[in-house]
Amino acid sequence: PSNELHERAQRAKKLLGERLYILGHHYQKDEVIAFADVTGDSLQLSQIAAKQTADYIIFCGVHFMAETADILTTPNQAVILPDMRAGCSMADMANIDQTERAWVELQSYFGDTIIPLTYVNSTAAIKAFVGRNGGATVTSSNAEEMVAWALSQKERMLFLPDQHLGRNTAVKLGIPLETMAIWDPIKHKLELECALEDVRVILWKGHCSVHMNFLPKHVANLREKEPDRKILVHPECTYEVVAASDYAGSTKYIIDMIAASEVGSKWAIGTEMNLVNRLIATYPDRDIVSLNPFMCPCLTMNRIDLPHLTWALEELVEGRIINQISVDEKTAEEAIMALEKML
Ligand code: CIZ
Ligand code: SF4
Repeated sequence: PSNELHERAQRAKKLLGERLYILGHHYQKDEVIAFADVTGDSLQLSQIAAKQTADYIIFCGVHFMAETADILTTPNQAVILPDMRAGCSMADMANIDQTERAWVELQSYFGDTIIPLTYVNSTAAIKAFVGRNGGATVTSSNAEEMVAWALSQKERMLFLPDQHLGRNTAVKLGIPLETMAIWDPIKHKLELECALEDVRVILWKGHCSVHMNFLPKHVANLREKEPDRKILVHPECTYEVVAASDYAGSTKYIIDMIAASEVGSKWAIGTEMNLVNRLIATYPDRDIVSLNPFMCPCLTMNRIDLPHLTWALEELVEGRIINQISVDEKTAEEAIMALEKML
């Protein structure tokens, strides 16, 4: 039963004391968040991890986030992911071989006029690729600044792996949609709507399978039935959804907007289910619903659950480190160049 597991996890956490620090991503289940020393989005959590002195850092999030934490902590700290199957389908849409091949092809078109940027939702190998090619990482909270920076460095950028965050951010900066090409890594092909020399942005054809579930028809339905309900979405949603919404921003932006909203205000939120449900529970005096009436969970995030967390904790008490995430030294050194430009 889960209350027995809760007690076991509590006991183990107490025994580990200051040697342990637990990070919990906003998309995690309540049963896991109950044990988090801190909650945050991926940027906040990596910044916090970088300052931690605990021997063991349990990362309740997904694989790429634990990799980033490992890169930013010291070699004698162990970063643990309670379930190794907690990956990210978006991060998996850009593998390093595809990316290296794409880069060679793109350079044959554009020469040295491209800079790569990668959303932090990518593997350490992709961050390293970006680092060694002079680019930087971005998160949804600083994407505008980072894209503006990239386009001040070079004529065009390659944005990995989320085409939607890339497109939404470039649109915000006034870059015309028709100058955005798409790199299809499966077909190994550039899809463009303008002359090659007019391309400003090359969007890697990746997406988040959770945020893709928010559709223009959900926005249209709400506009018709409840015109006074404000629509607030994450920029991993498509351009069509973001353009039709009232507000779009990072996980932190969404949380801050709701926290600052008026009592009684009505909201439809387009982001991961656990966060929407937590906002509903935290602000019972606001009227909050999910933009997609069928709540959208991130299935891989949800693989981290109380049984896995308890297992990781109890193994640590026994002196065993399970599911340690370690990024090799060379990859870490190159990835850090990309991360430091952002941080
Ligand atoms: O979709 C995600 O994985 C997000 C929004 C991560 C984060 O915390 O920025
Ligand atoms: Fe990846 Fe989307 Fe899940 Fe975030 S919500 S971890 S981008 S699949």
